[in-house]
Amino acid sequence: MQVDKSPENVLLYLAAERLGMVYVPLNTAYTSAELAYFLGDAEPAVVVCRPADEAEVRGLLTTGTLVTLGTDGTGSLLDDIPDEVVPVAERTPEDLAAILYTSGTTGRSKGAMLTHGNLLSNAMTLKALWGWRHDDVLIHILPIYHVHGLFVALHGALLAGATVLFHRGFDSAAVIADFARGSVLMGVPTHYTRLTGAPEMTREACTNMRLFISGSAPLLAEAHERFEEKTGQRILERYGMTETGMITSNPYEGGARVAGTVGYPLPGVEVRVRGDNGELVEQGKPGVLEVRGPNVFAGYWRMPEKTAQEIREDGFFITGDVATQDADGRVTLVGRAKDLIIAGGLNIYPKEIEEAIDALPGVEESAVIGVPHPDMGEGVVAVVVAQKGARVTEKAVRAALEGQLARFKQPRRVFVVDALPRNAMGKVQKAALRSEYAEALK
Ligand code: MCA
Ligand code: AMP
Repeated sequence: MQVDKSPENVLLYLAAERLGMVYVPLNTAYTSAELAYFLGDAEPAVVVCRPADEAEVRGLLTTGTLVTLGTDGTGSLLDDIPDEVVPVAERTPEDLAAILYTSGTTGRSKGAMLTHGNLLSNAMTLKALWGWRHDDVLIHILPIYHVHGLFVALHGALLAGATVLFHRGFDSAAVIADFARGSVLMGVPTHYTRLTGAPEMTREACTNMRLFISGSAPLLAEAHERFEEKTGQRILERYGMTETGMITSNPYEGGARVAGTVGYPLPGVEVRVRGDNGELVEQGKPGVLEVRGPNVFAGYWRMPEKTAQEIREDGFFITGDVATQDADGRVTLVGRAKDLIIAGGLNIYPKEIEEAIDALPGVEESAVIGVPHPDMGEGVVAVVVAQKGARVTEKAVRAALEGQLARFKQPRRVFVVDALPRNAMGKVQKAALRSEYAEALK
C-alpha cells in the first residue's frame, strides 16, 4: 500500500485483515528507488498505489497484481469490488497481520512482523487505559502508514466505536477549529509545538477536549509546560516502537503525568534496564531498555539473524533506547544507544544517508548527524570529506540525493570538511560533530 490518507484506505486495511492478508503500508514520501526495495523484499500478492503512480509502480513490479486507490472514490480497486460478502478468514493470535518497515542501523529497512495477537493486545490495553468511549471524537492528524496513526490512534477509536475526524495535512487552525466537537488528539511533539504557537490556541478552544496524547519523539519538558500554560491541559506522553507497539504510558487517571518521562509499563508488558551486554544495571542508573510481552513482534521479515540479535533468548526485545527506571517503575528516556535521528516523529537512520552520499563521485566519506531543529525537534545534517583532488559541494550532494531518498531523509545542510573527527580507535566522533553543528538549523 502506498496511497493517500482516506476513509477508503482504512476500509482497505480492515478488509485485508478480514481476508487474512498481511498488510504492508508504506510512507507516501518514499521514492521509486525506495519502493523498489520494499516490493522486492515483501513480494506482495497485491499492490495498491495512487492512480497517478500507476505507470511508475507497474515498472517496478516483480510480483503481484496492481490496483489503484485515490482519494474521493477514484481508483481501479473500487471499480472491481464484488457484490458478494466474503467470509472472515480464521486467524490465530500468532498469525501475521502486518509488516511495517522500519529503517535499520545497517542502512536497509527491516520489515517488523506484527501478529494479530500483537495488535489486539495493545489495542485492548490502550482502550481500557486511556478510557476510550463510544462518544469520543478522535481528531486524526497522523499519517496512516505508521504505527502511531494506523494502530495507536485508529484501533482505540474503532474498538470503542468512536467518531474519527480525518485531517489529511496538518493545519493548526483547522485542527483547533475541530476541538469544539472533538475529544481526543494524538500527535508527535512537532504538532504540539505548532499548536502551542497558534494564535487560535486558547483555554476556551480546548474545553471540549478530554485527552491530548504525544509520542514518537521526545516531548521537551518545556514544550509540555508551555502547552499546559496556554490550554490548562496536561499532555499524556507515551512511548513505543514499531516492533512493539506501545510500551509505556503516563497515567490517564490516578497518577501524575510527569513532563520529560514516558510513564509506566503498560499492563501485561514487562520492561527492564540492562547494560550493553545484557548485564544488570543498578536501579535508577541508565541502561538500554528491554521489553517483553504480548505486544512484542514476531521478528524481522526474512532477517532471522537480525531478529536473533535484537530479541534475547528469554524473549526480551532490545529497544536501543537508553532509559532509567525509578523505584516506582516510572521510565525516563535519557538517550539512544542506536544511531538514530527522529525528525517530526519520523525515524531516520544516518547509515542509510551516509551510504547514499559515500556512493557519490568524489566523496571519500561522510557522517550524518541529527541537530536541534526548531520545528521538527531534530534535523538532518551531513558532514562530507572529498577525495583528494575532487571537488564536492553542498549543492551537488543535495541535488544528487534528490529522487533517491525520501525528502524527509535528505540533509537540510551539507558541510564539506577536510577530515572527520575520530577517536583513538578511529571511530568517527558524532558527539563532537553534533556539538560543532548544533546551531546549523536554528
Ligand atoms: C515533512 N518534512 C519533514 C518531515 N515532514 N522533514 C523532516 N522530518 C519530517 N517528519 C519536510 C517535507 O519533505 C517538506 O520539505 C517540508 O518538510 C514540508 O512538508 P509538509 O508535508 O508540508 O510537512 P508537514 O505537513 O508540516 O509535516 C510535518 C509533520 C509530519 C506533520 C510533523 O512529518 C508528520 O505527520 N509526522 C508524523 C510522523 C509519524 O506518524 N510518526 C509516527 C511513526 P521540502 O519542502 O524540502 O520538500 S510510529 C512511531 O514512531 C512509534 C511507533 C511511536 O512511538 O509512535
Ligand atoms: P519507530 O521505529 O518509528 O517505531 O520509532 C520508535 C522510536 O521512537 C523509539 O525507539 C524511540 O526512540 C522513539 N520514541 C517513541 N516515543 C517516544 C517518546 N515518547 N519519547 C522519546 N522517544 C520516543
